[in-house]
Amino acid sequence: MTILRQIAQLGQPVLRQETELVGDPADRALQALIDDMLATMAEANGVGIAAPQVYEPLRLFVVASRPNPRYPQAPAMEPTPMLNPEILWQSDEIEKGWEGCLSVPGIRGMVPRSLRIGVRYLSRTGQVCDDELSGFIARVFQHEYDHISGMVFLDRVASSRDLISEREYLRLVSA
Ligand code: K1U
Ligand code: ZN
Repeated sequence: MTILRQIAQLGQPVLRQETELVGDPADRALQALIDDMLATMAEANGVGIAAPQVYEPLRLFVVASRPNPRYPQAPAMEPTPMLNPEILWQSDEIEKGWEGCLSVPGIRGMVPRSLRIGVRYLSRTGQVCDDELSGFIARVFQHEYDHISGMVFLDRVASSRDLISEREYLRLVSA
């Protein structure tokens, strides 16, 4: 049975905790957690979610992407669970872009991120996947990777002037 999990909000210690590697992908409890994260992300309209956001301090997250009113240029990517993800390399080329966070509702921030990254992770069936990501998907991956490293996007904005309300953000993108 899939359960919609509570999403930890900024201030909850689990968002700042160290995370552990996940074990056997075939483990039923792990597969159930992945299903819960997929359902919780969809219900919250997210393009990603990390295990610490559902109170599980594990090295596991989901990346998803689709064009939507907040990110009209976003490419399509099926929701992809990533177990024990690694960043193998990152481009020196940095791009600033708007981010939001299910754990920090109502705020958007301009966050500098590497434009391209090389990543490795295990799929939910235990396959080793090596990939090169760019643009918005690379951004979401780095955002989620921060979550499993005890960081949130607010830690990365260059100035508090790079923060705006969600309402102002929606005005900006629909203008
Ligand atoms: O990890 C999270 O908190 C999820 C977060 C991921 C993210 C968003 C934007 C840039 C980088 C990473 C979200 O999904 S916040 C919700 C959001 O941005 C959104 C909501 C509806 C449609 C499209 C995007
Ligand atoms: Zn987040």
